[in-house]
Amino acid sequence: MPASKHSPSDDSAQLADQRLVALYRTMVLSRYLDDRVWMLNRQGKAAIAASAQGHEAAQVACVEATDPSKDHYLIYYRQATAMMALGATPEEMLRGFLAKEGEPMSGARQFPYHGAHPRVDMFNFSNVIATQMPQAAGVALSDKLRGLDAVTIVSFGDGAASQGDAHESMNFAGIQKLPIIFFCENNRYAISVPIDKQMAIDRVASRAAGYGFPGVSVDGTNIQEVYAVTKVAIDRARNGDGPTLIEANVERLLPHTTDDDHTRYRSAEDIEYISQRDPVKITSAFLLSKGLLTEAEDEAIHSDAKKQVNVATATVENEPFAGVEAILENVTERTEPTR
Ligand SMILES: Cc1ncc(C[n+]2csc(CCOP(=O)(O)OP(=O)(O)O)c2C)c(N)n1
Repeated sequence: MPASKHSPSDDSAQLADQRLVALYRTMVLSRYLDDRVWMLNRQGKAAIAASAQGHEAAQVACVEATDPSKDHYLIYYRQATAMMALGATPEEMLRGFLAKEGEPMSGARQFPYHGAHPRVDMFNFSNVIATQMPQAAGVALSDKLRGLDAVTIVSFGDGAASQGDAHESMNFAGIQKLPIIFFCENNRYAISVPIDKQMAIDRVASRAAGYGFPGVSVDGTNIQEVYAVTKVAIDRARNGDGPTLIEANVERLLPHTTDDDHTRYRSAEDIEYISQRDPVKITSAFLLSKGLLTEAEDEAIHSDAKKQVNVATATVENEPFAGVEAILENVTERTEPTR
C-alpha cells in the first residue's frame, strides 16, 4: 500500500463552517498562550518550553475527528493545542510552566504537559521520544480485548518515527489490527537534525506499507484536509479494520525549545519559507476569503484570546509554588511489612 496524498472528497468527512471557526479560536488561544510561555521563560520564570507554533491546525483537526468521550490520546511535548482542544485550560497549563500548586497532570513535578490529565483521557508518560507508541499499542490492545468502542490516537514527531519503539509498535498494531491512529507531526527537524538525515525515503507515511496498513500524507496546515483523513482513519479503526499512519506535514515555527537557536542550523531561506506556512495566518485567510469570518470578528477572537491568557497569567503568577513536601506524593507508598 503506497502512501497516498489525500484530497478530501467524501462529504461526510467535511467540517461544518461553525466548527471551523471554533477550531480557529482554539488555535489562536494556543498561539497566545505559547507566546506567553516563551516570554515567561525569557523572564526567568518558566524553566523550558517546547512550542506548538506551526502545528496548531493539525492538532485541532485531529482531535475534532475523534470522540473525547471514549477515545484515548497519547500525546507528546509539542501538543499544547491538542491539549486545549481536549479541554485543558490556559490556567492549568501555566501552572505546569510556573511550577504552581494545583497543576493537574503531575502536581508540577514533571516537565510541563507531562503526566496524565485527570479530566480528559490524555496521558504522556515520558519525555523519551516514541516511548508513548508501544504504550499506545497496549492501550489499543486492551480496548480490543475488552470489546470497547474506543480508538487510541498517538502523536509523535518525525524524529520519533525513526526510533525502534515506532517500528515495533506499528508492526504489532498491524499484526493485531488494533484500533489505533499513528499521527506523525512531521516538521522536518528533530532538534537540529533534518529529515533527510533521519530517513532515506521521502514520506514517513510510506512506512505504513511495511506494516500492512494505510499511510496518508497531508498538508498539516490545512484543517479540512487533516480532519478528513483523520475521520476516515477513525471510522476504519472503529469498524475493526485496523490502524492508519497519518503524516501531517507542518512547520516548527520556533526553535526546538526555549533552549535552542535554530538560526544556527536553518538557512535564512528556510526560516522565511516556514513563515509562509503559519497555520494561524493560513486559516484566518481561508475563513476571511470564504466569508466565514469578518475582519472585525477575527480581531475580536485575537483580543479575547489575549485577554484569557492575561487573566490566566495574573491568576497563576499569584498562586503558591507546589510544596516541596508534596514531592513524593503518588510516587512512593508507605506499607507495613508483611513479615
Ligand atoms: C530516545 C530519545 N533520544 C533523544 C532524545 C532527545 N530529544 C528530545 S526531543 C528530540 C527531537 C524529537 O524530534 P521529533 O520527534 O521530530 O519531534 P519534534 O520535537 O520535532 O516535534 C530529541 C532527539 C529523547 N528525548 N529521547
